[in-house]
Amino acid sequence: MRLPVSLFASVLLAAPAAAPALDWSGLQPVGAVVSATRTDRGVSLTCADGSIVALTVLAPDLVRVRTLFPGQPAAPDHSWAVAHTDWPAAEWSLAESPATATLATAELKVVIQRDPLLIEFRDAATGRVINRDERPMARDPQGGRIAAAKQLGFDEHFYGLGEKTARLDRRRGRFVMWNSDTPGYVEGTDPIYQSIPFYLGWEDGRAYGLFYDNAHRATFDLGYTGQEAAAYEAAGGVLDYYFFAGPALKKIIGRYTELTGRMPLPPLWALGHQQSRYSYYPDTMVEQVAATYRAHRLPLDVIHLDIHYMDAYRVFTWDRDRFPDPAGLAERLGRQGVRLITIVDPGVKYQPPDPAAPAAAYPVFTEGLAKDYFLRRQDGSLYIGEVWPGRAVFVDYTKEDARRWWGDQLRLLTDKGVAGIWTDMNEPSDFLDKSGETQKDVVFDDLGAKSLYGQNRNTFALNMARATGEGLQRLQPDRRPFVITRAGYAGIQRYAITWIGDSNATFDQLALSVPMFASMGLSGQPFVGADTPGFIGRGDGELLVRAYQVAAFTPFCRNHTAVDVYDHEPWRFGAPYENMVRDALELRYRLLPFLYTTLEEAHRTGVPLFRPLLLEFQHDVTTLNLDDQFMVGSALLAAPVVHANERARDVYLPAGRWYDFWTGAAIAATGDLRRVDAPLERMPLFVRGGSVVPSTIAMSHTGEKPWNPLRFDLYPDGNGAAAGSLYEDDGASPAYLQGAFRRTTLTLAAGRLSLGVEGKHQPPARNFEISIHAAPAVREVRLDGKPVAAADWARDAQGVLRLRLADDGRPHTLEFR
Ligand code: MIG
Repeated sequence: MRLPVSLFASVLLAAPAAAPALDWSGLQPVGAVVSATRTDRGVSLTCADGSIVALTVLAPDLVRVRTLFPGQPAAPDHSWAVAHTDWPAAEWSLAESPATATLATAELKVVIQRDPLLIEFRDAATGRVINRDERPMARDPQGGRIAAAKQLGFDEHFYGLGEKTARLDRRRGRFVMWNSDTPGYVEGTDPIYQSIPFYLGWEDGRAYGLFYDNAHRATFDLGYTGQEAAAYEAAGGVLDYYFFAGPALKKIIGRYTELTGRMPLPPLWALGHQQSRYSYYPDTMVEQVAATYRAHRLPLDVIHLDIHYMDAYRVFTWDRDRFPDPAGLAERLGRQGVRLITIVDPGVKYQPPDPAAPAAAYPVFTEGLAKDYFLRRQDGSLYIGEVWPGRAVFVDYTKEDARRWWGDQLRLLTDKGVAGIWTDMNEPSDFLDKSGETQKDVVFDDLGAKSLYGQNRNTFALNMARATGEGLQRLQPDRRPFVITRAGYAGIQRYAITWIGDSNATFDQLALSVPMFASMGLSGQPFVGADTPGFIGRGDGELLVRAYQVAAFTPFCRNHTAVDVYDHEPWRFGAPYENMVRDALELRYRLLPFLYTTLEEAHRTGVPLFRPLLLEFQHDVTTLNLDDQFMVGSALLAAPVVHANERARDVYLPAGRWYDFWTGAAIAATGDLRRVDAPLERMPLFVRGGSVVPSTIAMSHTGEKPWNPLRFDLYPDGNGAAAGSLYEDDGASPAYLQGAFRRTTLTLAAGRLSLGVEGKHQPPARNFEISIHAAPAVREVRLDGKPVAAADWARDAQGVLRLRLADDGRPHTLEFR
């Protein structure tokens, strides 16, 4: 079945109207402080108007400010975003003066001015003001709108806010948080699918973070209307924010992801190349795609089934004509190293039992209805929207038993061998009204609070992803769940990875995707990617190649296409382009050890794989809005070509030693722009001096062969030093959480290379191939004090010293003399 393209056209016309300034009229400022009372972990301020402001020390660098204006109940204090509430005790003190109260930790001094109530965050060591209120917090006692404003620094820059169609630096931008289904979005379309009300401020090299944990429709005005304030408003709820001291960006992201949770490690195959289409059917077509991949020697790990695998778009069904034997299909694909992911939409077809045709009943609807799991309006009637199956109802995922029930439905897919779940349309999109305006009276259980739609739309996808991820975990406790989501709220990284939705197949979108990925990473979501080379429109071979050169370095690397548009598989554009795509994909597979190691870092620390240069060079002002380049981990610098017909480009290399990845040539950069060749087959790629890049051989899927030999390329810095590591585990089970991993560390300094080994995972026997770039000439190499046979090492004319070593899982020392 084909769907009318006009569906896209109609939503494109519903573009957002011009942005009005934040309106303070009707807002009542919080009153002056009448008394300050010590609490368990901070201070509670009682204000003249009856407001209560609680400042809570969660960590020396993390303070929560929660304000209850008159009439706002203290309970419930619950957030779907927050994963961590029992913080270890941190030292703090409270000092009072007639004009102020000061809450101090080892890192922060929070100076509270009593009248009017203004909060100021200072660096405890230097006294420097990091951030201060521009005016008192305020609320509209009638409508419930809340607002806050922070003084804007003259040279202050902003980052984060998740998935936004904007440049990296958010200064002078205005952004709305309201999850929206926006196919074909362009730079400036706002909002789109996700809402992450967390941003980072940067001034003079020092950063801080602010997370306004409130899921209502919200607006951030970061110097859009004036240069006095960074303003925030939300349509309702509690003014509840977290302040992160920094000053290191990585530290703030670490804390933010401690608060909202980190990405569990996905299975290794999730880093493999994936192919999708709206939609592949019948099953023979799916097998043909897999066979073509193998015949063309293009790597592939996953094929996605879009909505046409379902029977009449009813979730948790299979179309028996198109897919008579899904288990057999999964099995046959599995033998070739290809897994199946199926799409699952939130809309459940409204299908009451038909007494005339009892056999045709749809148990997902009847059961969900009987258990009262579907959302209702305030008058008790079902909320019936319209999506692919026609009239549809939506599960209230704030109910724990409904989440469990939803997760159990996945058995219908996992029993057939489906390896992962792709959740779509979870803004939630409703064709009757994509804006949500007419759904305001929809009630969510929300842990008994019975809160309204306005508070729950932005967290709908988070809770659906939770139901889905937890369901997979229960059904397959020995496997890591893999869930993909389109919409999300802060904390979404705990349950699902994100792709950036219905992007255009254009160079403009390719350029925009770089700051989008980087910003999502700064906002806690490290596993991101786009439809390559874009969902809407055809693009051409050149765009395909350039898009793959970027996609090779995004965690999620999937080719996908809209219905009714020309096929996008890599072989559809002609052999020269196909060959270049193969090169990009083979590079990705060779670099899997590096990518997986960097992904594990993201899991453990929150610091993303795909990084803006600013994250690595926080004091380099040239990187403040540099978003046509990116870092992969801390080692690789990529300068993608994001314009048609471009075969050379300017690349900024921060001061220090770099290497051209392709030629190995060392570069002494002074923080300069340099013109670099960028032929179509090759994205300019550099390695930062001081890094170690682990890699292996190319393969057709991630499970084809063990990583043997394992290559370690060492790129010394100006002092001849380099350090790095390789992370490995079984790539599939949750055993890594119990220490079943192997971390191999390499440290080169002063002519000695130390190999360290940690963890209880036992990889199969394999060889290490170590290459030290720009190595000085040596006469002898010693391993643990004994000379290495001359046949086992060599230094070539380019100065690369190579040696081979059997990995015996033990630490070693190599000396070069
Ligand atoms: O309104 O399932 O973003 O990837 O192919 C379109 C069909 C619904 C939107 C997703 C897209 C998917 C499509 N879906």
